Amino acid sequence: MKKLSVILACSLVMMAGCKPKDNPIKLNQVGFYPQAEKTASIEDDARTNEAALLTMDGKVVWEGKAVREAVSPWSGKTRHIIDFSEVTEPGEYLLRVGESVRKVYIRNHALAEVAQAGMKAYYLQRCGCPIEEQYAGEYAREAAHFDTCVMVHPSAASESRPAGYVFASPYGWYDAGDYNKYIINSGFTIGMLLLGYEADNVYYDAMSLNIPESGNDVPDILDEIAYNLRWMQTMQDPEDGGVYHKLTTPNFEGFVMPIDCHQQRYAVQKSAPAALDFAATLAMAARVYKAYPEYAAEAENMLRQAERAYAWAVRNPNVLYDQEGNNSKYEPQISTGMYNDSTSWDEFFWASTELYITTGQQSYLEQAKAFMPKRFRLPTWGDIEWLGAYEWLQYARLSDDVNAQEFVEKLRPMLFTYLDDQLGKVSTSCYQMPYGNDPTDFCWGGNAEICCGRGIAMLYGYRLSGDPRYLTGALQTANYILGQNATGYCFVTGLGQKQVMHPHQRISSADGIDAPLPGFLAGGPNPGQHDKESLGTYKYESDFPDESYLDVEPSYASNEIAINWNAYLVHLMAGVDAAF
Ligand code: 9MR
Repeated sequence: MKKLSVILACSLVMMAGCKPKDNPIKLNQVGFYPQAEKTASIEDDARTNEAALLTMDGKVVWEGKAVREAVSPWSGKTRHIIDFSEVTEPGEYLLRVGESVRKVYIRNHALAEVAQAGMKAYYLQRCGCPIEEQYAGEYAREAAHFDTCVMVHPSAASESRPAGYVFASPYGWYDAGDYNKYIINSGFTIGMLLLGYEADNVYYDAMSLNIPESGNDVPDILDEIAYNLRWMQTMQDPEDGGVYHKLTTPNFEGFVMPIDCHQQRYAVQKSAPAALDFAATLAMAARVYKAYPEYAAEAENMLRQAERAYAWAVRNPNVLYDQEGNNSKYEPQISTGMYNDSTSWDEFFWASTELYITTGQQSYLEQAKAFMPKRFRLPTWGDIEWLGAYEWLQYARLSDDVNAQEFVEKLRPMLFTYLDDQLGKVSTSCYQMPYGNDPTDFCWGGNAEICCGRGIAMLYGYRLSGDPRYLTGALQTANYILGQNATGYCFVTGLGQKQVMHPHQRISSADGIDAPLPGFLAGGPNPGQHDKESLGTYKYESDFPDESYLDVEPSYASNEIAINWNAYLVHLMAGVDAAF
């Protein structure tokens, strides 16, 4: 007991910030499911032949040693894998390895808290309304960015809406750490969230978010998403059906609160990817929302808007967003996020898929067939075709539409070949998971786009086959996000024992509250270190791919938050939780 309290005291000192040395025990700091695999990765020097799991009053319930070790292919560091899966009794424990300890939680619905916090985070990103104390506690803030006077930028001018024309484009979510609103990323975000909803709707229907609409008859997740859909709907030019690529200030605002932002906001250049992401998102939403009387009329509008946007893209398939080109021609110059693309074919696949499933029209089916993916690729904002592919796989499970079979026959093997290849890497992985085994896994937003993205692919594997190996694969990627990684961080703000405290997010930085807005997934290790020149006195402590992470506000390349990244987080965590 005495020894235990000394160990505990030491680790509390470490947590308090004296930080002599990082805790070598890397594990999921939020929770393990009673019946699921439970592992930890231990850094080099800990005495891994002396591992034990203790109850909080010091009773040893499990003793063991590392089951294997793995050498990092890039840093050469050795990690030892501890496996205490045989402990299935829910409770709070301490994992002790040599002199080090970490809290362990075993409980039912272990990941529900992460899914809920990740979804609630969207309320905190709302633009153009007050964030109220009863829903946000200390994170309440005044309304700002009403966007009632958005100006058409010269790059977006048309006959009926010339440059300088003013229109209202209110509501929506701030994209990320910045205050702009981008159609490409909004579309991806809603697509990823609604795919999760379609797969696990019963689970989401019971999710309570405590948002202003919580008392109505619509699931909270749909009310929250509707807040962003309302904004997206305003981004279509009513004249020709084209869709503005983004709503933005010319330059990023400083690290100030929304209320202190005063730059003019512009609707900038129409593009085919924007029109198609808009079409896909609204076609999908029209299908989901029409079931709710509150949204039935709006659902019809959404579908009409989606069809018009698609028709615009068919007429303008090669119009891509070109910030540099625009800047050489027009004033003011725009320097904010580009979300630019080199092709719109992947967007055509997603949009025609959603439009066919919503309308049953043959022409959309023919288009979807023409743009069928050739291989599996994790869907991202810039490479979106597998959102469409996931939709076909999901649709085919529930419908007797014979047309869906042709898609399933082609897409299913692509998915499973990819998943089996990734699962093959787990047994030699430093972190006991199908992530982090290739240097390319670490990139801008890699926590979400690759790690959670791969977990979601695993979830589809599980949903389609019922094979628990894929569910375990998904769970393992969740473990990475929650602490079983080279940095030891739990990457979701407000959760875990080693928390992200300084995300690159203007509100978190300017609100005067120490803890950042909760429920946001940080971008994660990114050896590209694109922000290295703008870090001031900060410096990356390591160049290794899995360690290129800095919990400091200027690190936009490793520590930003974003709505698309939270969509991966929510889909994965809710999907795993719904399956257990
Ligand atoms: O997520 C985007 C990433 O894939 C790009 O490499 C990067 C640079 O173009 O931009 C990221 O998106 C940012 C966007 O441009 C502006 N808002 C913040 C986004 C997250 O960093």
